Amino acid sequence: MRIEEAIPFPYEFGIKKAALVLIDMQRDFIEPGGFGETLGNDVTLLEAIVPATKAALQAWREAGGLVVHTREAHKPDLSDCPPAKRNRGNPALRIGDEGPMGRILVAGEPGNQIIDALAPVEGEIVIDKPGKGAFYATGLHELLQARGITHLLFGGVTTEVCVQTSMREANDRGYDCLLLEDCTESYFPAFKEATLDMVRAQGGIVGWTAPSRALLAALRGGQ
Ligand code: TIU
Repeated sequence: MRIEEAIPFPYEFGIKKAALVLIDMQRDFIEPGGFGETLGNDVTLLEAIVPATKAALQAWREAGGLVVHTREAHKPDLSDCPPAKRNRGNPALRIGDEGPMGRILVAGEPGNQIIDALAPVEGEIVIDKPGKGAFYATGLHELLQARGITHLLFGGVTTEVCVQTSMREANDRGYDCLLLEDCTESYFPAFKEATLDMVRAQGGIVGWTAPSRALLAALRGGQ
C-alpha cells in the first residue's frame, strides 16, 4: 500500500507488516478529573480527534492490520513510578492519589481505561507503559518483532509527549513510522504543529506524516 499524500514523500507499507499504534487514548488524558487536568491542562481540546481516529481504526481493522493500544499506567504499589515523575509539576493530584476517576494513572482504575469509542477488541495488543515512550520497560519491540512488523502508523495523545517519544523510540529500533496528523492532539496546538514539522523535516528524520483520509484512500485501494 502507498500513502501518496505523506510528507516528505509517499509512504509504502504492507498491511501484514504494519501496525496501527494508538498512544494513551485513555480517560486520564481526555476526560476531566484525570492526570491531564491535574497538570493544569484544558483537556477538552483532545476530544476533537476521536471521530477521525475511530474511522482510521475501523478501516485498519477491516483491512486486517494489527492494532496496538497503549496506556500510560503504573502498578498500584507505584514501584515503577520514579519520585521525579510523581513530583514533577507539583500537580493538584499526584500519580497514585485518589481522583474522581479512581487513582491517578494507576493500572485498572476507571480513569486508566481507553475511551469507549476506541476500546480494544479481542486479538489487539494492549501495552501498559510506565514511561512516556511505548518501548521503555515494555515488551512491545519483541511482540512486534515476533510478528514481522516493520512499519508503524501512530495516533494518540499527546503529540509532543508520549506520541513523539514513542515514535522516536520506534525510529531508533528500525521501524518506518508515520504519524496520522488528525489522529493526534496536544494540549498546546503550537506544540502539535511543531512536532509534525520536526518529525518530517530533514527528509523524514523521524518519519512521515499524513492526514487519515490519505490512509483511508490507500486502504480502499488495497494495494
Ligand atoms: N502531559 C502530557 O502532555 N502527556 C503525558 O503526560 N502523557 C502522554 O502524552 N500520554
